Amino acid sequence: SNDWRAMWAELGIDLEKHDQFLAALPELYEKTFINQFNRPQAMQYFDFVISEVHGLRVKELVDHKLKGGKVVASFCVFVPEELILAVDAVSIGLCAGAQFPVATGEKVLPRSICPLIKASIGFKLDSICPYFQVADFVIGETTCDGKKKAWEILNDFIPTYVMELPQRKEKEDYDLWEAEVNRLMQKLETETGKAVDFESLSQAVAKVNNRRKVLRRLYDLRKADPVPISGKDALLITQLAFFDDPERFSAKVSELCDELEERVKEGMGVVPQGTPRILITGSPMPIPNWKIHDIIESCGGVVVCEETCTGTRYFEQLTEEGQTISEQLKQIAMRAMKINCACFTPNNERINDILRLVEEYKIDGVIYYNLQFCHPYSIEYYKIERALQAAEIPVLKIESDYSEEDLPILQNRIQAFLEMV
Ligand code: BJ8
Repeated sequence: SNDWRAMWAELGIDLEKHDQFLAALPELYEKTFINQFNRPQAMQYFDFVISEVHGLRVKELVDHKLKGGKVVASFCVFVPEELILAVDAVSIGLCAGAQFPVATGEKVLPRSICPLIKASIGFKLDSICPYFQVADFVIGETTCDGKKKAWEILNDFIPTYVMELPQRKEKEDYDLWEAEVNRLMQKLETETGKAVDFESLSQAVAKVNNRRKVLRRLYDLRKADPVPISGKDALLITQLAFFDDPERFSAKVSELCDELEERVKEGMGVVPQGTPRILITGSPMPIPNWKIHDIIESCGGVVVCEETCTGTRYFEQLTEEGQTISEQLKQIAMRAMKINCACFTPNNERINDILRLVEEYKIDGVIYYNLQFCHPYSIEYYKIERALQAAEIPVLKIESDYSEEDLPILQNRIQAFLEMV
């Protein structure tokens, strides 16, 4: 709308490019989401959030800044949102899942790195992401090589603070991460002029934990057969968790869960009982990357769980409550260290997670999703494949980017897999 154009211009958005970027999205969204069979009523809220994702939500952030608040963006679920909220800042998760800015990303980055990184940097360079424009600074991390080196470049365009993420799970590594959490707290206090106290931190922990709990509830409901919500809709919800106001979001997901609970009681689903139930595991799928879910669900399967950072790795672990501020900070650090990202070595806990999820969600087949050139997940496949084979669970590895070029091949492979499971 015209109101937003003025706001976008003020944020330094390249309006012409932004128009080009947004032009394709309504059609993609419509075709991917709107005509799904027996879609829950409560998905309307999330349709609305999507329709206003560059409008109303951005306006809220602009207003927050007018009142003296800060907006902080990050790219990894390790970054402790609790601390950002404790200084009354807004936290936005900025990983990018769109093909549009990839070409621009490739102007400053090698082509042979993962599309998530190229798109993230490309969004900033193209000046088409209002969240990047509204952010006061961003928090990067030393996870994979691609990300940690890309922050050096991003810092030329927006202040980029980097957290040092350990690579192992030993005592020294926990200590390092705890120190990094403390260092971030000081950084946030300096940036906002607000001191973190026990009260503000406890409230922030409760808020973020609550969102984790409603997402757990949503995922628990996906364990039912027939499943009451499509994988696409569930993925959309986790993707939006990174953008929406946490309290409002939690309330809306709870409403949806109430509806889904009724469905489960009545044995009502979005697909017939016996539809092949798929677990996706691997690289994250930031918005608007709905590609693999869309193919699976158009080929007669249904995604019932994602072991990814846009899935269980985002919300399964809660932050334990501490009795003092330093204990609370320790617990915040501890929680993150239970996220079994492939950037760790060794990372055997992820194998256990996958085998557990296969049981819990009554999985018929696993699709190992690997973003092109994402080495940590690609290499870790070796161990996961063996573990799944030993448990006699069919697994298919898919390596893909954000483009549509490989759609026909993927459709064929996924179709064949679904017929086999
Ligand atoms: S905790 S998965 S959000 S680092 S950028 S590793 S896709 S090559 S994102 Fe991640 Fe944190 Fe780990 Fe989760 Fe691969 Fe691309 Fe690297 Fe990526």
